[in-house]
Amino acid sequence: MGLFTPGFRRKATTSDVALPPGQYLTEDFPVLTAGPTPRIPLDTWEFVITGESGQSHRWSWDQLIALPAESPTVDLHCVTRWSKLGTSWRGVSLDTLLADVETTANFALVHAYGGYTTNLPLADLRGGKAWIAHEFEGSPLAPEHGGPARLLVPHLYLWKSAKWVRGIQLLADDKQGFWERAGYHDFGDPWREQRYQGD
Ligand SMILES: Nc1nc2c(c(=O)[nH]1)N[C@H]1C(S)=C(S)[C@@H](COP(=O)(O)O)O[C@H]1N2
Ligand SMILES: [Mo]
Repeated sequence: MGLFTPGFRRKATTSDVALPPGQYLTEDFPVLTAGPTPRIPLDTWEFVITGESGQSHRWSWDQLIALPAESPTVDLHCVTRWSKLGTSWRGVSLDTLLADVETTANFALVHAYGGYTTNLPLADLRGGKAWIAHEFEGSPLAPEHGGPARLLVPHLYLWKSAKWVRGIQLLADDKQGFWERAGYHDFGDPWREQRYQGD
């Protein structure tokens, strides 16, 4: 109405927080899994990076846990439209795991115990943007959220953060994972709202 109120200030609330388009805030932590929760004993657990020419790098649970860990605090954005802000994790950076891996591959296909897969460019696993996370909010990661360890790649929609991660296959050519074959986006940037192929 053209009315100007000098000195008026809105109080900052969570509703002022910038969210990616089409997302809403949630305080709880929904569980989204296609299929049953796999249970992986730590003495048989392993994480494997396989290069495009077949050579592999392996870490047992004890070897993974002995690596330098980081404690990222990140926002999560699920394609089903919930976002959860300021979650804290502990895990090993993919930069650490990829340090000794010689590759010219541009793509990664992530494999999980139970058969789930998801694809993303290898560059999105580097540069401090991705972790193999094994703690959530100060406790060992719960099985329903991907424990003992999951990929955490929070700048992409959460379906890229494979729970019960078991390995990463490095590929010269992009190869789609479980949801991508079903029509979800190969990249999945929440800020560009890349939900489905063609977005
Ligand atoms: N192995 C595996 N990882 C998975 C999924 C899955 O079904 N299996 N679902 C994905 C999807 S769609 C989402 S939104 C997140 C959910 O993680 P959360 O259950 O910890 O909230 O996990 C992702 N990682
Ligand atoms: Mo999801």
